[in-house]
Amino acid sequence: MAKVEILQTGVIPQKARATLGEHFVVHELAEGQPAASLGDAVQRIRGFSRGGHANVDAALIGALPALEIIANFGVGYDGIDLKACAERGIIVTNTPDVLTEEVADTALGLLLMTVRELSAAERYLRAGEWEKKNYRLTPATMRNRTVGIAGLGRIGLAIARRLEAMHVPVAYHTRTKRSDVPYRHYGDLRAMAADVDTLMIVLPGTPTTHNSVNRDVLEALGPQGIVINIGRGSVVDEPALVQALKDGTILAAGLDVFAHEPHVPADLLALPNVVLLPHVGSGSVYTRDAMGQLMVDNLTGWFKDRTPL
Ligand code: A2R
Repeated sequence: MAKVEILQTGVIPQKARATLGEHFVVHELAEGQPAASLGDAVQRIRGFSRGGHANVDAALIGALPALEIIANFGVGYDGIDLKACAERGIIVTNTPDVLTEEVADTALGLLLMTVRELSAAERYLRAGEWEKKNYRLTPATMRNRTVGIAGLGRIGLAIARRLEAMHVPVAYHTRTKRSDVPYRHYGDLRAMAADVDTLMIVLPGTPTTHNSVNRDVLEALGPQGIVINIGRGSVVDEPALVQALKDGTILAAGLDVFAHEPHVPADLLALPNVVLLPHVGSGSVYTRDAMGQLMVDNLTGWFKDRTPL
């Protein structure tokens, strides 16, 4: 039987790319390259492997008349035009669960780096400053903090479990109250920000979460406030965050995600009270390979018996 033809865009691990090649005829499309450059293959492409943050818009979906499934590499699928997919009955899959613990580990690392200034302290040592004077005592500590988690889904819950082990009180904000957790629920993000001093953002990038962490929320968090974003850059009003970090509206921030990745605003780069990571939340070989395998399994499952995992 002839192999099904699929399209691959964006970055996926080498291992996943090789596995795709075993199952499918793979056409590659570079970011920004028009679908027309694929020639008459556009008529035959039935599957789509979407890596990185490649933009999958209505025009690209429309250019692939035989498309049945888009398998996304990653849990967040913002950047795929879901409405265009729904109109055509195209299945969209993602890779949840396999990255949950890795992202939660990174979230805790970023939180501690920010609160205890660990990356600044290391830069201090490497610059030879310790020979002259001890690093300063950090104004912030986890010992008197309460963390408000915005988005208590798979990853948020894994973060909450880690915080519990550290004896740090947790509250959370979601649209729907969970019946399976002991933490205080807030339907209103601003109200939670007013009651906690540390905001851990684990929300997906959607039209409703867009810029939901705004000036108002940052003011509510207050001058001891620390924001950690491990979800999506679009959730935070970035200029408002920069301003709040500059004028002392909040104390500090730790960011793994940004509004326009991989661009990080020069204003953020210049600030001493922010820890910046290049979107490494799930970025280990182990976890990325697991995500890649799940993405491939979703495609092979669909073409075998129409059951993506
Ligand atoms: O609102 P709910 O009850 O559906 O709870 C979900 C919450 N959430 C929101 N909370 C407040 N306002 C919203 N507009 C809103 N939209 C969603 O975010 C749920 O508690 C959480 C999402 O959890 P999961 O779907 O299990 O996602 P997971 O695997 O934890 O990943 C979260 C995000 C990804 O979408 C990527 O953007 C990033 O982390 O890697």
